[in-house]
This record gives sequence, C-alpha cells and structure tokens, in this order.
Amino acid sequence: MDDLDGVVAEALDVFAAAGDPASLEQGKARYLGKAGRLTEALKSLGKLDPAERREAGARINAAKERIEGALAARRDALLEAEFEARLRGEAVDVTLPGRMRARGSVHPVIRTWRRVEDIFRSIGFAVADGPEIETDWYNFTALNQPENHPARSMHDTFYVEGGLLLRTHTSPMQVRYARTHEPPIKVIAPGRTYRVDSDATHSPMFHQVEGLWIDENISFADLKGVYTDFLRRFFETDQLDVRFRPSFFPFTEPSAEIDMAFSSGPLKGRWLEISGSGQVHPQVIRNFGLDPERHVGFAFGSGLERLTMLRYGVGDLRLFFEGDVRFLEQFA
Ligand code: 2NM
Repeated sequence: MDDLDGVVAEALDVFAAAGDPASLEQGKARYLGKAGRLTEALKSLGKLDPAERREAGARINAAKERIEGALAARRDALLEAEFEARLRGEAVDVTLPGRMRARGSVHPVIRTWRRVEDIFRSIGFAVADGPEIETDWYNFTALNQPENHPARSMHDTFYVEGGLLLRTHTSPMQVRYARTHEPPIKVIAPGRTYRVDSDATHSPMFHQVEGLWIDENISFADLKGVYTDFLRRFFETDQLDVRFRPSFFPFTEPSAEIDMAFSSGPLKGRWLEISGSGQVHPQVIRNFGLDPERHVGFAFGSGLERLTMLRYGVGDLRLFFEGDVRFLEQFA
C-alpha cells in the first residue's frame, strides 16, 4: 500500500461529492468498510516483516484518521445543510397580516327585540317566552277567535302534524303566562310568529312583541302612558305624538289602532300605524282563569320589523330576510 496519500485524496473527493447522508455512508464503506481500501491495507500488514510493519501501520493509521476526520466533518456539514433547508421550508413570514375572521353582527330585528325588552323591563314588565308550535286552543280559542274566523283557515295558518300549528301571534304566550301568574300581571311576549303570507310587505315568519297589563284598575290611560313612553324611549325623542283610532280585534273590546307621528325630523307630521291594542275582552280574562268583574287591563301587539324599519329608515322588509352582508354589516 504505497499510494496512501492518493487514497486519502480520493476519499476526500468522494465525501465532498456526496450530496446527502446516505451517499456519504456509501462512500465511507469504500474506504473504511469491511472490504474498504484501508481495511484491506491493514489486513496486508501481516505479510510484512516486523520493522516494515510498524512503519506501514503508522502510515495507514494516520491515513485512516484523516479519512475519519473528513468523514465526520462532511457528516456535520450535510446534517447542518439538511437542517437549514428544513428551517427555510418551514419559515413563517411574521410580517404577513393575519388571516382575519370576519366579525358577525346582531341582526337589526334582534337589536330591536333586545331594546324593547330593556325598555319594558325598566318599567316593571316581565318578559315571557314560550312555544312557537301551539295548540288551537291557546292560539285561537282562548283569544276569543270564532270557530269560523278566516285566520283559522289552512289558507292563513301553518298547520303541522298532531293538530298543532305555528303560532300566528305571540298572544298564546300571554295566555300561558296569565294562567300561571297572579295579578298584577305585567308582561311582554316578544318572539317569532308565522302566517301564510309572502309578498313585498309580508314575510311568512315575522316578529311581534305583545304586552299585557292586568290588575284591578288598569285603564286606556295606562295603555296610552306606557306605550307613549315606550315609543319615546325606543325612538330616543320626545318629539313624538300618539293617537288611538277605533278598531276591532276579537280578543279586545274596545280595540284601537295606535298611530304615532314625529313632530320633527324627516317624517314630521306623518301618522304611522305602529300597533294594535285594546282592553282585554271579558271572555279572554275568563280564559286567563280570572274574573272579568274584578280584573281588567290592556294588551297591545306591535311588529318588530316595522319598529326596526322606522328606527333605521329601512324601506324594504325583504332586506331583513335575504342575509345580504352588505345590508347586515351596517348594524355592526
Ligand atoms: C294585538 C292587538 C290587540 C293582544 C291581546 C292579548 C291577550 F292575550 F291579552 F289577549 N295579547 N295581545 C293584542 C291586542 C294583540 O296585536 C295586534
């Protein structure tokens, strides 16, 4: 084994050419493996006489150390390169803007719902909530709605299985509340209601809030006071007048439409229908489980969509049900 320097130089070239740890290990086998060049050289020492053997052994070991050193250095370099490549591949650009999650907003009708609850709670009304799927008795009979009333037809009301129906107003909740509470009864029932009706100004699902105040001496004056106070707080102005117009509902007698008009602003002087109302009919009081000779009071029913349209100046009811974000995000 004369050309040890040549073998070392060759090994260094082979290691340098190895582009990854696997080919480096293959290169290692050619020089340091069982049948590697240096291993063969060490085996051949046995054929030499002792004087030569010592000197040749030293040279071979020196060559082996150089090769092992080069191998270790190349190994480190390749591992380092691999690590760097991985870091580069997994790099995160911390200067990029985050992926924003779009912010939702409360639907305008639900905002109105909450405002209405807040205002009535502040003047001592409870808030009642109950089933949207009702029995005929709670939705119609208890409210003095005659058997042949058109509102009871399949044409106007959504009937579901088992003789049940989707409530056409929130009044059945007033009945449920009145039958389970002692007077004075002072409650509002806001919620979803359903009618077979769908055009530019009617939606098959809409929201109502009904109010009820029953005690021994409640009059139309109380109704007018409560409702006027509610409207002034809801629209955040005292520049607002209220008038009653005679009307008819089966569950109230006498009955009245409530109109309101702003006395300033863009709608100044225009009377707007805002609610139905009346003194609760004696038969309905009986259905509450009370004696109409002793307990009297008023009820009213208002549309939450209508209140919302007037408050925000929304001109088209359908905007509430289309889910168009460009409309909804204005209420964020
Ligand atoms: C309205 C108009 C007038 C009303 C009546 C009752 C109850 F349960 F006391 F009989 N709740 N709501 C009522 C009265 C509703 O909506 C236009």
